[in-house]
Amino acid sequence: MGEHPLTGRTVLVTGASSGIGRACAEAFADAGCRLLLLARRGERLAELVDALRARGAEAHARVCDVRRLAEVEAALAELPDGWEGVDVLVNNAGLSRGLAPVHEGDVHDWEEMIDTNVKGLLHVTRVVLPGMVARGSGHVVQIGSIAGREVYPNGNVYCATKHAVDAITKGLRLDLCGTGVRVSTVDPGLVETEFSVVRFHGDEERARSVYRGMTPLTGADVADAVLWVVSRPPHVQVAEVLLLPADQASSTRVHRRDETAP
Ligand code: NDP
Ligand code: 8X3
Repeated sequence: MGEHPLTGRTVLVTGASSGIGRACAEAFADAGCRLLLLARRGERLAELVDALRARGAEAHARVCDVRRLAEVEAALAELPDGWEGVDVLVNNAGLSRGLAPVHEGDVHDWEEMIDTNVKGLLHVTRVVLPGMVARGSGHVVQIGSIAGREVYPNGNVYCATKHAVDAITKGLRLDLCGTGVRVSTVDPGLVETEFSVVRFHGDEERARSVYRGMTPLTGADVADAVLWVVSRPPHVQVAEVLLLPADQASSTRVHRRDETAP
């Protein structure tokens, strides 16, 4: 077997402490990349760094809330020598909060989603991109969502944030055309992670019911798609991947074997 085409690349994954972000970190590590990991939960990141190093990868973590530009700037300013040039940015950090009609929605939930999914993604992108443009190479991969392509009942603000990610992604691709920096989005349907536990503020039973009777994607399935996108030859730009479970056809059409499921 030859060397993996991504060997030696520096990959920055936001939201690496859980779910899709953690799976991406593991997949890139196994492809020979070195990892820069951001999230708020430092203990989780430290455990992941140990696990990646045990697999033979180089990894560093920075505790950082992407909602705060100053924290993002500080996290990426204090890097070991030689780690400044990020080759691949995986903009994964994000969350949903609540599932309610707008007239009953919680304004704090809305602010958290908008600040994280839209402003947080922009903060990290703004800090990382100038280096990529200066070097004439790099790849930005957004973890968007089917919610950025369809709006489902009570998903209003979360869907709006993912539609905003879609617009930012398209804008980036226009702005960066000719710079050597590629922009892709991987848009999953239902993935069983901590996503629904976070959405329902810790209600694990309600979170489990989201995936009842169907087989959701795993974080590793999404990471697999991200790795495929990033390992195309430099002249190939995969613009968009919509990745669905076989049991899902749209946001609202999900096949469930358990007819009593919601
Ligand atoms: P998880 O809840 O398992 O992971 C979310 C990650 O985002 C965590 O590592 C969390 O880390 C991090 N994060 C959240 N807020 C912040 C913040 N302010 N600053 C830094 N990191 C933050 O969910 P998923 O893995 O499922 O979600 C990852 C992405 O995938 C999200 O953008 C989500 O919208 C998207 N997605 C998820 C789908 C699903 O069905 N699960 C489907 C389609 C898209 P910490 O709390 O430690 O900061
Ligand atoms: C996450 C997928 O359908 O729960 O973006 O919004 S969904």
